[in-house]
Amino acid sequence: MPAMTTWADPEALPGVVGLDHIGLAVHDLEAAVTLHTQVLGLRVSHRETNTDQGVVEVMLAAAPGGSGTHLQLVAPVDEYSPVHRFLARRGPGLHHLAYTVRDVRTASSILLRQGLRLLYDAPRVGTRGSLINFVHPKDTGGVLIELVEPAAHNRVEG
Ligand code: V0V
Ligand code: CO
Repeated sequence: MPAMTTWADPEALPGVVGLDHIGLAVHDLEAAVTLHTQVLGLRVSHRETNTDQGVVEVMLAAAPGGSGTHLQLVAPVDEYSPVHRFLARRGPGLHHLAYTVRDVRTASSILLRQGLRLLYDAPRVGTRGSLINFVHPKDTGGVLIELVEPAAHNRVEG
């Protein structure tokens, strides 16, 4: 008889409900936008400067109507930006993976209890009025993980 699959207690899980976006760090935002729109055929769905995060970001969608997982291009606003540090050390490329969560405070405290380091004690404001936090890449196998609770008016319930 095959071994029974065991599922973790849903109360002990962070409530991940989707993959919101994949973040790419870029030096030249306009060149990256051109590549992803003119060459790859994605569409720009949002652009914003987030001074708290030290980035200018452009969201792009592949799916018609702008649904589904997005690509987020992030460029530093100055040399204090974490993205500036990343580019200086590693060069342009994959920067973070952003999971959609039901509630970022709950997700953060559950992951903290599991021994992962969260970057912020309280959520910060992310793209389109979302609430965000990050898990340190050293605790996740080398990938910076963002937790995103979309603003109520942008929420797509599955
Ligand atoms: C640094 N490391 C990374 C990494 N950044 N590894 C994988 N992915 C990344 N993105 C590595 C780094 O190479 C070191 O590895 C190690 O982590 C720790 O280095 P550190 O000296 O602590 O590194 P720092 O000072 O560069 O800080 C890393 C963290 C920083 C993650 C703490 O980047 C940060 O605070 N990030 C959160 C904010 C952020 O990234 N915002 C931009 C996206 P070795 O060399 O020791 O092996 S804004 C966004 O997504 C928004 C607005 C949104 O979606 O709404
Ligand atoms: Co992001």
